[in-house]
Amino acid sequence: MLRLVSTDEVASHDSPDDCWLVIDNQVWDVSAFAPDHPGGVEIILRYAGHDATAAYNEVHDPATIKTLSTTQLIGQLDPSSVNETWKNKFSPQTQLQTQKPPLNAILSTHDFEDAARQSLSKKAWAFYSSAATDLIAHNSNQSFYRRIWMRPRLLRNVSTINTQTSVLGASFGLPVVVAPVALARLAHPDGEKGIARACAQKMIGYCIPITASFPGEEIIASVPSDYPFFFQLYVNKDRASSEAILRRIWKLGIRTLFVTIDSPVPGKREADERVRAEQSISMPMTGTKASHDAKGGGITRTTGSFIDDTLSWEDLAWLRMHWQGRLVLKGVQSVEDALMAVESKIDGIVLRSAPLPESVLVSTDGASNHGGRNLDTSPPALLTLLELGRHCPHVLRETEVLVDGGIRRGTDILKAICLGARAVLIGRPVMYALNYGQEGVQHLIDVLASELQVAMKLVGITDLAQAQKGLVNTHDLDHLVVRELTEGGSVLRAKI
Ligand code: PPY
Repeated sequence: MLRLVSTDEVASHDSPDDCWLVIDNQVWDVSAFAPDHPGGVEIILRYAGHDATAAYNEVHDPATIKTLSTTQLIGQLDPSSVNETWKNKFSPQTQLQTQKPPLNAILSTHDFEDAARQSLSKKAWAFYSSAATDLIAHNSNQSFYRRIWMRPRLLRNVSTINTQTSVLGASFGLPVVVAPVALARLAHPDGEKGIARACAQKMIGYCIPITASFPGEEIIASVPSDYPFFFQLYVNKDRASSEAILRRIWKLGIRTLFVTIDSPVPGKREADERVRAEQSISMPMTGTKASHDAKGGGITRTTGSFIDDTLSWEDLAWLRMHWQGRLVLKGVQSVEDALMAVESKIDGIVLRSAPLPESVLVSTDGASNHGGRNLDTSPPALLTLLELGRHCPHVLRETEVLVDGGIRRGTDILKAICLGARAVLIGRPVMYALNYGQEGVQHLIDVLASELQVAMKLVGITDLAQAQKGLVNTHDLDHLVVRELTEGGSVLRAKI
């Protein structure tokens, strides 16, 4: 039986030499461990003599502290001693803000977002929700889907619906892949493992980010071995390090690689800069740590310095030497670059050794349009998809084009598929759902599946193979589609 320790007693151990922390209502003496804390001693001292649960859970497994030989369990926090002063000592970014509604009250991605806004830590909310400068690209991602109208066909016996599809060689129950969003543990201790388990259980895709908060090995080991993970790579300035990662993930059984090409530098995300980044937020696969500097606390800016901004089309040959699997370029934002990607494959100059068909990922998962997170006023992927449909429909037929950015409803998924996408990637909504752990992500997938099924029935189709552009009215966006291709685009189109 653990002894009860009052908040006053905990508070009296608040110095580097005598440092107690409360984690999940247990009181620990971390004085001996603090100087060796891999995330830095500063973060521990910030919570010295107080409750560090929220900050701890953002980056550590619940079990971690129990395995450390240099920490000592003192007792159990006496709940009768917890008063408002104790609870309100910090209003820091790491403190959970309020209670969230129960999961069964969540009906949509918007409900998940509202709950996340209120209950994620300020840093987690700032990191996931932020987007570049004036948020024009970010907001347009969603609003562009709203400018497309359905054209339902009726009286078509829609009693049995099939939402199954194949994406990059894998069979999924929905045309949905979870986007490679960094640092899932900021949302919940389950982190990427929780996302992976939910995806494997519901049979949708998951692209593990190189910026994950767990090493790839741990994420992959958390689900049955036949689940077909994808992996996202930012090419490292230290190419040998990227080569090592490619070998590592190949050994782990991954055969589909998404290389992000839209982020030689991350965008300016002011909301993320405004909230202090904890020293202890680290990315085990990139080896970088978030920090606060003179410009602010932006996680992407401070951890993203490893990304190689010299990367060019010529480097695809290097990539091919080190990656024999399927390759997806993530972040294409123009017909011209989509054609260059296909061209690379077709006349085999750059990607000669490719044993599998390449694919193009038109990306807008927040802001490059990368979720609107990189270049503000960059085009929503939906617009790029429309441009591909107008100028080079063969790219949509011959490669698998995936789109992301702004997908919040089953109707959005259906619109993208009608316009020629093979599948959609979903980023932020998953992180907001992960606020409820693995179960939250499962619930999100169920919500989207059911919305997609209803949308298919109401539009008059029973199988995704029947989705086609006649089922949508894109008139409101058509005038935004470029008329002429530039910079050799028309030459490429003629050649292909
Ligand atoms: C993003 O936030 O948009 C990312 O792509 C993630 C990221 C995080 C940290 C460093 C580089 C990229």
